[in-house]
Amino acid sequence: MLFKPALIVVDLQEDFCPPDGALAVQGGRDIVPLVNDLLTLPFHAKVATKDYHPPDHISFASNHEPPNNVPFISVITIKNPLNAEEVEETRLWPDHCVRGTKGAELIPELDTSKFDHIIEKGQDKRVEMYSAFADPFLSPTVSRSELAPILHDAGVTDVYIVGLAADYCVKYTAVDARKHGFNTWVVGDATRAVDPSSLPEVYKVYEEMGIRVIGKDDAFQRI
Ligand code: VGL
Ligand code: ZN
Repeated sequence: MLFKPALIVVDLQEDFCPPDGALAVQGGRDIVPLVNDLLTLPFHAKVATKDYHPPDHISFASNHEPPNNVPFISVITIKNPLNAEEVEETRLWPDHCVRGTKGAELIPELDTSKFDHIIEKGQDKRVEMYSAFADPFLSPTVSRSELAPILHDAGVTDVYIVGLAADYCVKYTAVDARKHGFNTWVVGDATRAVDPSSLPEVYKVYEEMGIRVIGKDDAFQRI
């Protein structure tokens, strides 16, 4: 059986890491040694993603009016800018990963020399984009990254996903990888969540979709 695995390292950026990140995920920096070890394995493609927002991005609470503009809490309804019939609920965040700022940089402990591609996402101010493939709108999709063509052109069969945050960008990237037809694996030990209490719900979605969550030892054995 053909097996061409890719590793996708999601949003391991300053703003998602303690101590100073604007949207710091608890334990975010702790996964780096394991991610660096995984990067030494013979993956067919190694991709990093970066959340990379303009300052007027729709997901920033600071760009909305009170009272429904509380970071981490407020959820707003946004319309597909290309089709007002399609709506999505989305959470608001502190300003984070603004393009060109320190917060948007990959953290320096990460061995960035190993990456074949670095994908910047969330650049269209009109839409949220947790998934490294595309925004959540479908009819039509507003913004797509080059990730799917990169993986398809490389003949990738299996996608292994690590990084931040387990309950947002890792989750939506895994779901889209599966929808694109890749065998999809999330290395649970190499992720951390904004809200760890939401993980059982996330893992239920994975189970329904055939996305598998594995530990680090299993990942090392498979690659
Ligand atoms: C993310 C919240 C907002 C993530 C990105 O990388 O999981 N979370 N933007
Ligand atoms: Zn973001």
